[in-house]
Amino acid sequence: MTFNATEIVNGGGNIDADPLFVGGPTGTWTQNAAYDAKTFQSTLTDAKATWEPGQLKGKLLQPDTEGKLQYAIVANGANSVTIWGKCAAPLNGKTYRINDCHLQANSPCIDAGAKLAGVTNDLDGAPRPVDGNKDGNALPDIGAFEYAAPNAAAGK
Ligand SMILES: [Ca+2]
Repeated sequence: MTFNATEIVNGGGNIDADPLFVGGPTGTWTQNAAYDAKTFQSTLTDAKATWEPGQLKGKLLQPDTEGKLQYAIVANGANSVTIWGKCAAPLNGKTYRINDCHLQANSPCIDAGAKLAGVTNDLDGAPRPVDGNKDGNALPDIGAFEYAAPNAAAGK
């Protein structure tokens, strides 16, 4: 099924542009995932990674770039990441990608969304809408995260 711009209410026609997500680190697993049936979480290890503990929480993990599955990241250490769910596939030696769906400063999704009554925060809990393109009109961004330009004012 496909849609055209007029079929997406208040979509501003932004239906086929690259959203310009921030993206994230990639690497190669050095072990298979370890699943904890008590917490329903899996921990994956890249012994060569040097992440700041906690920096990946809330981002999405694509544990095998040959596949499309993604998992929500619960926590991370310097070279391990914990995700929701059972990741049973053999991953040792597979390439992963961590996806950060925050918007880059030049994303066409900034201030391109529709205002929704009662929506005052994004997935991070940050205020929304914010005037991300600094045109004096605070509009919501398309997507889960509101772009916050330096010195942007909320709810203007
Ligand atoms: Ca905005």
